[in-house]
Amino acid sequence: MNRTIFITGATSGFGKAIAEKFAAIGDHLIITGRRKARLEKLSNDMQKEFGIKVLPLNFDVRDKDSVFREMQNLPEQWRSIDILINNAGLALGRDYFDEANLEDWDTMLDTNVKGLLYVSKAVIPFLKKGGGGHIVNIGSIAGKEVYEKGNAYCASKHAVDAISKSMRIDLLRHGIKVTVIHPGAAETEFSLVRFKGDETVAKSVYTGFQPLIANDIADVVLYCANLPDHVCINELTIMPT
Ligand code: NDP
Ligand code: 8X3
Repeated sequence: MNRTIFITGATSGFGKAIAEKFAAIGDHLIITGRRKARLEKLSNDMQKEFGIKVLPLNFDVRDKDSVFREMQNLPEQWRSIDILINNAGLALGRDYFDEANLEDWDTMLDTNVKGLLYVSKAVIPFLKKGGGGHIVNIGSIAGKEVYEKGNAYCASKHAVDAISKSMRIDLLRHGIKVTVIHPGAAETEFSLVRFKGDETVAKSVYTGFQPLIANDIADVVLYCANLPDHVCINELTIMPT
């Protein structure tokens, strides 16, 4: 469709699946993540397969200076952006509140909340340049409910829900739509990260039911992004049955 889509956390899971969906319909992509080799491979693969343009940007969303520097240094042909997808995020640990690790709490809040704020603030001028645009934030069922040992992760995703609502109000005057998608359990690298590389525990999260897969969420994001300008899906919660 010849739009420019900016996707954070495109090196795996939802972000990668979302990138491939937009690429398949001819949109151009700015993809981000910390794992440079993966980012470059995805970028090359999509350019070859779909004949689109891709700009890989390798930075940590927690690093405020990097976020703003990358955006200030955007090449001229990438300085108008149509859609921002704030997807980068993680859970770390699953512990009782009183036993949880403070560094895990800091990392989750710095990534899921402050990282999303920094990226949004840095990208919004480029959405305005395109005369409107759309922000899609990836929240979580953990942003609508809380569960045992979910403490700071749930808090971070409740913050994403609140930020989405406040963005929608404040950005309306610029014609920028805001959608928040709240997925339930999906089998990506999410649990491997949460349980710090313990594959057995990560796998056990998805036993006894059929989890969502990244493509399920990517399909929904694409649907929301392809609606006419006057239609905004504010919020969707998507659960595995
Ligand atoms: P993955 O672990 O597969 O992907 C997470 C992505 O976020 C990676 O591309 C990772 O890239 C990126 N990321 C993490 N931290 C940073 C950082 N500090 N700076 C830049 N990029 C970062 O998990 P999912 O695809 O499942 O998760 C995507 C989003 O969906 C997250 O916000 C998660 O909270 C949310 N979510 C996930 C659910 C699930 O069950 N899987 C359900 C509901 C919501 P890299 O490591 O290369 O930096
Ligand atoms: C990820 C879904 O249920 O593990 O956000 O919190 S859950």
